[in-house]
Amino acid sequence: MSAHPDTKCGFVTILGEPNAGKSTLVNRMVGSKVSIVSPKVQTTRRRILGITLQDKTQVILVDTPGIFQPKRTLEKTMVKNAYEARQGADLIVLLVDAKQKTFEGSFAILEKLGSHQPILLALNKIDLIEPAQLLNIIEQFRHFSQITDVLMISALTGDGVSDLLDLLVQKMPKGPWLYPEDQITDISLRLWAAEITREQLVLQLQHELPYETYVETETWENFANGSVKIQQAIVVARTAQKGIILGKKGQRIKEISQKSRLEMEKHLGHSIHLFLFVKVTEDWMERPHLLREAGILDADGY
Ligand SMILES: Nc1nc2c(ncn2[C@@H]2O[C@H](COP(=O)(O)OP(=O)(O)OP(=O)(O)O)[C@@H](O)[C@H]2O)c(=O)[nH]1
Ligand SMILES: [Mg+2]
Repeated sequence: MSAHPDTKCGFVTILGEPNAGKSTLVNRMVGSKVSIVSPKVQTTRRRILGITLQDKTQVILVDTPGIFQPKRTLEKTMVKNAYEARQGADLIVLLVDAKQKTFEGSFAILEKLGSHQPILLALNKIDLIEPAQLLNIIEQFRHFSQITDVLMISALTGDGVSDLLDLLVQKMPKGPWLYPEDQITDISLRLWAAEITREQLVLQLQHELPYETYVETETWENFANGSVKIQQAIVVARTAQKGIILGKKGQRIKEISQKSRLEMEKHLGHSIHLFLFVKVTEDWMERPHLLREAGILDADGY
């Protein structure tokens, strides 16, 4: 928070199809895990800020849920969250998985966004493709005149990411920083910890099950010796799902708990005592007030 005349500050909204690598990119640019990542689609459910300070410029990155054709209430809310994150953006980055066979999904996003906002196109996952293929991909986006710049990156290896960040810095408007200089996200530690456990659900559970769960941090206690006691509820949509999460002799929930705890400890740097239990809330994904409780729908619309 500085009123220095040289400072710049702006919002960069990262949009793209599910699994394009948006959260990986935001984490890499921030240099810390603010948003969870998985090989499965629809991992991110709400807008999450990743804030990075580059010399005198504060770049506020907006990670968003992937955009696809939504059917269910939860999916519609997620896609709405993504499109709403456009509002107030100084710049939009469309992130595209260059490894995909077709770019129809990204074309549809560009069409929906229209031509009134300039868009930076970032082709991601270039570590997986032959350089010769890139020209062909860029050619396919030629008709979209709102694209002002094209960059090629690998959010995973970091290749090209500092060039992208330099370009974002250049494009940010003058103005005071909106967040304290050491702040890296806008989500609370409680929500972050719930996301870390949800990441394990996405990684460890099969089929539709991860999509029918959410995690709520119910209690958070800090102790004088620096350790933290966290109690979380894993909410499922049907009674039958409870047994799957518990697993044989409680093995599955034990595994989820262990991995989540290690991940939390790695990032927070103190010892964590994590207690998980499973709660059934019938069809929570179809009920807006429960989506709000799950942190997917903000009180003000998000
Ligand atoms: N090889 C490779 N994999 C990548 C790269 N960027 C992301 N990934 C992988 O792609 C998968 C999806 O990454 P995410 O960051 O979760 O993608 P997302 O766009 O946030 O996905 P949603 O939140 O579901 O919309 C993960 O397995 C990442 O490790 C990259 O540059 N190269
Ligand atoms: Mg994501």
